Order: sequence, then structure tokens, then C-alpha cells
Amino acid sequence: MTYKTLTAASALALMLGATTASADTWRYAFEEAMEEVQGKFAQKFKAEIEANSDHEVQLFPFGTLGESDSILEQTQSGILQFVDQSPGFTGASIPEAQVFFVPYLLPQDTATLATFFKESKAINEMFPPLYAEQGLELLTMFPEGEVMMTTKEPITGPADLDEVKFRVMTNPLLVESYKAFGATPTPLPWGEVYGALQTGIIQGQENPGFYIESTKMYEVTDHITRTGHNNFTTAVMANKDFFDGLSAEDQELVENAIATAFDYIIDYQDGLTEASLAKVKEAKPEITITTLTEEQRAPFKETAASVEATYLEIGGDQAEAILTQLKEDLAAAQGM
Ligand code: 6CS
Repeated sequence: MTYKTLTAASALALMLGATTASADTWRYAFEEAMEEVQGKFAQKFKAEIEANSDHEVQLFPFGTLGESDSILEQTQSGILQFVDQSPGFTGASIPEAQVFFVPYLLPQDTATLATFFKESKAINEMFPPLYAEQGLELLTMFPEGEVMMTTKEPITGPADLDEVKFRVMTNPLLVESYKAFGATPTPLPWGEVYGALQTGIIQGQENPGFYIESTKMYEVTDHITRTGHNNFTTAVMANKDFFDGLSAEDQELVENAIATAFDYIIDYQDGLTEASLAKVKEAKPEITITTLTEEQRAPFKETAASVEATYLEIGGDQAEAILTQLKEDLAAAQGM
């Protein structure tokens, strides 16, 4: 090849390179199925990115790339560009993220939660540097609904949880919380839960109403109890080097798509819990769905102080600052 043809070839390669660089394929994995809440969020994100750029977003729902821990690792190593992983699994690497498992800390009201997640200084200013230390750009956190217990026997108070092997996500503070509730907490990855309930290795688990319905938890448990102790929080992140390497225009594109998907997912969940519980009741009329009274909730609520104290011990260097700020942010969102 002569110098002249080489130069022409290089110029062509550069041009092609430039074209490729402006039309990338981004991989995004999440912990749920395509038609569940995280999947709906991801689909909206993809639609926004693809409508406003030449980039393509490939979606990887639960079961395509491995469990939650695995998709986070794949994002940290740059195999994936985006991931949705809930703090329920992030607790080991970012101990401060365990704050979401102090019982009765988060309110159930969706509008208040939406305001809180959007405006919280703890979430939007204090958590991002902690995620950055793990090679992750924290893009957003959003709520996925009221967490309920599903068990084989009815639950009216902590005594009913005695000797109950209760599956929790792999989060040390969530383990402490269920110990305080009187149960025998059993941390397991999601993929093992249905089988473990079916074979009786565990006798209970907790999740939001939509997930109890979509994953058919009602087939392997007989009682749903609304203790009001938590609302499910999840987080969407990008690989930090990837995000930092994007042009300012692409960073803005990602941030706008996340903001649009956030508003969409809040609207999408309007009425979802009650509609899901109605479907559960239709599929299994004999299931009981019980909302505990304030009096029945009181002994569960009494555990909050000790679990909070444990959080301050095991929640990392920023635990106290995060908890204090989060409480201020919640009060502000509640208009107090
Ligand atoms: O309990 C879990 O492990 C799962 N729960 C929800 C609502 N989403 C994903 C997570 O893996």
C-alpha cells in the first residue's frame, strides 16, 4: 500500500470511527423482568435515548446475565454500561446504602416518596461520591412500592415470626431488622426464593405487591401481611469511566432520559399495588391479605431504634451524616 492509499484508508477509517462513536450500543441490565417495574423504567430510558440520539440501548432483564451481584460486577468492569441494582444487594460494597432498611423510616405515600427521591440531598449529593468509589455513577433512586410479608402462617405480631426462616436480600442491616422482628433471617439471591419456599427451606419472604403477583409468590405462601415497615428502593447506575468519557451532550441525554423515566415510573405505579393484590386474590381466593392495625404494628415499630443504632455501627463512615440528612429530607418532603 502506498503512502497515499494508506492516508486515504486512514481518513476513511477515521470517518467511519467518528460515525461509530456517535452511534454506540449501550448495555443495560436490571434485576426484574421486562414487564416489571425496573423493566418498565429501563424500557422508557431506552425509548428516550433512542428517540433523541443515534445510540441504541440493549436491555438485559433478570435471568439473562445472572443474579443481582453479577450484573453489578459486570457494570463495574465495563462489560455493561448501565445497571439497576437495589440497595438490598449493595449493602456489602456501600454500607451506607443499608439506611433503606431501617424499619418505618420511609413513608408509604407515593407523592411524598417521589418528592423525597427527587429532592433528597442525601440521595442526590451524598450518595453519588460513595457510589463513585465503587466505579459507579449513581443516576437515580426510585421507589417500587410498599413491602409486604408473605408467609405460610398468619402474622399478627413478632411472636408469629418465631422460628420462621424468612428470606431477605443479602444485606446485613436487613438481616438485623428481621432478627429484631423475631424471625430467623435467611439471605438468599432472588433466583432461589421460589424453590426454597416450595421445598420449605424458608417459610417467608418480603417484597412489594406487584412483585408478589408477577413472580407468583402467592403460589408458595398463604398469607400476605401489610406491616408498613418499608417501601422498596432501587438504584440505577452507570459505569463511572464510561459516563465520565461521554460528551457533555451525551451526559445530558442520559440525565434527561433518567428524569423522564423517573416521572414515568412514578405514574406507572399509581394504583399498581392494589391492582396487583386484586389479581393475587383472583388467582388464589383462599389467600389472606391483612393490613395490621396500628396496635399490631407497634411492636414492629419498637425495633426501629435498635436497628437504627446498628446502622450507625455497620453503615460505614458516612452513616450518621447520611441518616441525619435523610431524615431532614424526608421531613421536607412531608412538608414538615
Ligand atoms: O427480593 C428481591 O430480591 C427482588 N425484589 C424486587 C422487587 N426487585 C428485584 C429484587 O431482586
